[in-house]
Amino acid sequence: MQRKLLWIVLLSSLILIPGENLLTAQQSKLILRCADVHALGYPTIEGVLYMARMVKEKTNGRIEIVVYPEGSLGSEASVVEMLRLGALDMGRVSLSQVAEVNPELGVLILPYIYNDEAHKWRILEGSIGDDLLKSLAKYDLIGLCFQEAGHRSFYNSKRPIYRPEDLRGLKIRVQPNQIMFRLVEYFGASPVPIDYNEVYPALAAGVIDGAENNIPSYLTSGHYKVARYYSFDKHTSIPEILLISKKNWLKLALSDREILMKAAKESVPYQRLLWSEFEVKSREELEKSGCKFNEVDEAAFRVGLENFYQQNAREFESVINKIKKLNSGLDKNPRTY
Ligand code: BDP
Repeated sequence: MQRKLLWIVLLSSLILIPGENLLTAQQSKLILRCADVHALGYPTIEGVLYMARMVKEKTNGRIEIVVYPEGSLGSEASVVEMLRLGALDMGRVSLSQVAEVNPELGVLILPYIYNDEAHKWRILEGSIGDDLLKSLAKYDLIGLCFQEAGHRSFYNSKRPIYRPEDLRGLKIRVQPNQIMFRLVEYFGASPVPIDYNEVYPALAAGVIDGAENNIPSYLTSGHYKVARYYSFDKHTSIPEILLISKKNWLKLALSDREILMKAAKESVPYQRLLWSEFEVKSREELEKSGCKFNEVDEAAFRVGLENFYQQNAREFESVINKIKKLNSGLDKNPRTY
């Protein structure tokens, strides 16, 4: 059934009614299909729907963005591939998935790279973030904007984690991303790369002992039902990213591209607001359901991390320096929050 839906969507990607040359088709109706692994109501999707409302208004209903939720168009890896081929118009995915295609993005998923949320957004919305979004064009992708996704921490079915050594012997699902694989291995667990939508059955069957993610995903994926211990080590803070297929983007009129880009950027503060509310509500709900949360000895997670950086982040050295300078206020145009 899912496969059938996938083919219908792919065959109808970037639908123009009636079928005219896109560049001259200012009057034609255009439907852009956007994939997401989350369910309707999740902040990533609500952010895209906010953008969709703005685009619809600015184009008098001519351009519509339709979201396909819950991974109905496939894994994030296949969504990125379809975008590159022009078989799908838009996708909201985790940045770690795109870093597999363009390793330059890997810098944004390094452990404890951001000092706090404001620092993170200075990076994402400043020249570093802009350059990284633009660098995606080499890979047939257009980066529209980043979205908030909080911190990722470990959770599992066996015990609370206080220090990295507590992870020893645990099989922990990681996103299919090299840095994440090496990081979880570095902390002492056995990393198991699995696509997001397949994590729940693997946890339930005991094939893996745990995973790592933010609080909202821990709740909405249902993982909390089978992995009851959530430990706030906050090892990474991987942003989400909203992409559009470059092949399809180039078919759009310049004025439409501007409308889409502007609406994407303007949806970000809204998405961030929704995120912070959703995070609080998710935690309350999880606590009510009896999940066991614990704070960790964060210093123990940070000890020796320079070795991890030495081994895995040498190629990011100049960007990391920029990130550090930005934080110390030496950037010429620091953003104020
Ligand atoms: C969630 C992201 C989603 C990823 C998922 C994962 O929103 O895009 O697919 O993590 O762990 O937080 O794969």
